[in-house]
Amino acid sequence: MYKSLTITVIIPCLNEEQGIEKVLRAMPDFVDEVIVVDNNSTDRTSEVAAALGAKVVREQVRGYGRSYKRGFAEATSDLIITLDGDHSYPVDAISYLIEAFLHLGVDFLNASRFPVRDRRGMSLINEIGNLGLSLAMSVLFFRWVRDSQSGMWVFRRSILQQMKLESDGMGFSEEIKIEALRDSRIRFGEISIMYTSRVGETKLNLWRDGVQNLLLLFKKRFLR
Ligand SMILES: Nc1nc2c(ncn2[C@@H]2O[C@H](COP(=O)(O)OP(=O)(O)OP(=O)(O)O)[C@@H](O)[C@H]2O)c(=O)[nH]1
Ligand SMILES: [Mg+2]
Repeated sequence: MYKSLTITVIIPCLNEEQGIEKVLRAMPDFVDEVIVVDNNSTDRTSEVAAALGAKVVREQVRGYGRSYKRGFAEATSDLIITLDGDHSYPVDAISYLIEAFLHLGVDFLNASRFPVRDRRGMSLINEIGNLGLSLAMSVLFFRWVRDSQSGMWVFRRSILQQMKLESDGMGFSEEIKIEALRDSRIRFGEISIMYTSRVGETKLNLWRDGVQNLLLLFKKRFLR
């Protein structure tokens, strides 16, 4: 509980046995519930997460978005906070993000990884691709968003009822922001965080996911 709000942290994981240990060991005490959504990892992700007190949910169908939707269905708290299991997003910034969320009076807060402070965290090519996708999203949805691909968000669980979340893949990250942006009842904010290099192997396929995410932006804009 943080300032009378209950807190659930959700972490999608695919073979993150090293990262998830570091993330869970750094988790602040005020977090009420940690849900790790494991997608048939072949390493010890589930065992490590369970041993460190997380509730492990096993999702059979592969996908980043798919795993989040499963995690959301299991969450019970007032606020949901998300991050990767690779120890690239700052676990120690959770209280800073909740404070910003409350201070700004928003319902959905996006944690932007820009400006890049640690080049090992994000390559130049990823940064350029991200800028292209973020500009496209900002133009298509009439709202400046610096990091359309960030995987760290703080939001009221209640706003999920108003969202139509369809993406099962990496596009989920931009889809949830679009759903927040275009609903006038949902106040959207963004704040900068420190982002560092991950442990373990990336699951991102730069070109495939980049193109799919660009197409998803147009689909969300023009087909609904
Ligand atoms: N459950 C589940 N988790 C996934 C899946 N794909 C990726 N993840 C997790 O989602 C998070 C984001 O994936 P990453 O590989 O870190 O992608 P990224 O952050 O864009 O790329 P990096 O900068 O290399 O970290 C990580 O915690 C992954 O383990 C999946 O299919 N299922
Ligand atoms: Mg990552």
